[in-house]
Amino acid sequence: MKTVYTCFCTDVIHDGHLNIIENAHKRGKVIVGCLSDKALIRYNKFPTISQEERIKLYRSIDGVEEVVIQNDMLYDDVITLIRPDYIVHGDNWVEGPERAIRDHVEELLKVYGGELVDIPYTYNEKVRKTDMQLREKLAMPEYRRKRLRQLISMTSIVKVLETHSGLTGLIVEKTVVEHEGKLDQFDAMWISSLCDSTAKGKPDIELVDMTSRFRTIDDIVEVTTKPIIFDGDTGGLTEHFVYTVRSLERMGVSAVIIEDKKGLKKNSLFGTEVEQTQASIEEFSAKIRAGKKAQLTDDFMIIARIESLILEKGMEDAIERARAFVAAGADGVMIHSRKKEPSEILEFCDKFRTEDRVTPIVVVPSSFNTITEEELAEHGVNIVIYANQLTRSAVPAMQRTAQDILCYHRAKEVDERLMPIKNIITLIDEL
Ligand code: SPV
Ligand code: MG
Repeated sequence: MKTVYTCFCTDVIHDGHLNIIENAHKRGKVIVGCLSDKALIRYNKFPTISQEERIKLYRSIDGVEEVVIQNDMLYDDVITLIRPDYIVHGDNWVEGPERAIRDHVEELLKVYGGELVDIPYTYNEKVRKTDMQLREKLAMPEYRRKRLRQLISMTSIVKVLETHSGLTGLIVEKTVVEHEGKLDQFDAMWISSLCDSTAKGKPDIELVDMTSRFRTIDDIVEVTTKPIIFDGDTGGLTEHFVYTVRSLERMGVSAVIIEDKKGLKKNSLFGTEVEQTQASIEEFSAKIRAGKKAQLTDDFMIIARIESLILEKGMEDAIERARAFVAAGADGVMIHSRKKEPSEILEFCDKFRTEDRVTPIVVVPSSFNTITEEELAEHGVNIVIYANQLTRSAVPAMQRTAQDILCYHRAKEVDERLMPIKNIITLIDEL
């Protein structure tokens, strides 16, 4: 009896999967791989059901003999273990970023004479509807809100990119790359106060009011499914912050990060070049406590951002604040620095981790940008936020286009470096 292997990463079985199983069954004993949560979140959409539920679901399909966990997106683990005679897969992986995985599987099979079978992908109205329903489910506030906590427990470091509009939301949502044979994507979105304000042509001084910031969130949640971390600046008055917490929860935002400053807040990257005042530990702890008391779900996170290193108040002050803010109920701490070198950030993380092994640490490596995600994770960082890179890449490109049209008195010269409108439109979903 031949062995046939196929890997599933779906939460719903539709005609396409049944077609694959039927085809596989004709060739021999069918083993289905359940792609582990950890691999799945890099490869595909976030699962709407647990790994255990997916295993049960695949076991219930007629013709499936066995279900195993596949931990490695590249199939090395299962191919070594099972040495299947055939691997069957929908032919959708013949093109696009998944192609690299297909090529790798083909190489692995060649070693012992296994065969790869591409089965024509089934895309009918029912399949389309199932895809859409899953997407909608992921976008619902109650699903989206809890996903940041799930990601923290699933992956060594949660990767977050800035977004400030529906379009930038779509870029974070849909960008998948194949690099060194593996697929990767961002886990979540950061609604930066700097970039949200900049997109409106305003300074980052809490001038753009919450109603307007909520409008940005609304634009983004309408077209995406990934979880959101909201930059709440100082959180404003405590009496206002409690309402902000409720509104964010209701919109499906997963976390708000508030910074321990008061008075007129300026962007942290100005550091001590401008006047900025840090709130006292007592004041800021009271704000955190009020926020935690106001929130209605267990999912939502209030993360305390510590500005001691930015304002040159020293490491001891930063650690003391982190300790106090966690005691006040903060669900995480963000430590910020504008040094080129990551040493003070790493020193903070190492020190904090000697006394607190569990509270999530968030960092924003805009200035100390040489450090890799892996190195940050080794020092106990749980969330890395790329806070402004989309805005900073778009602005010079737009300025150059504006200048060149003025210089040449026509648009021909700029056209070859522009994306065709058709390609932009492919980002936008139609119902
Ligand atoms: C933001 O993106 O608005 C931030 C991060 O608060 S930083 O600009 O580095 O202060
Ligand atoms: Mg900000």
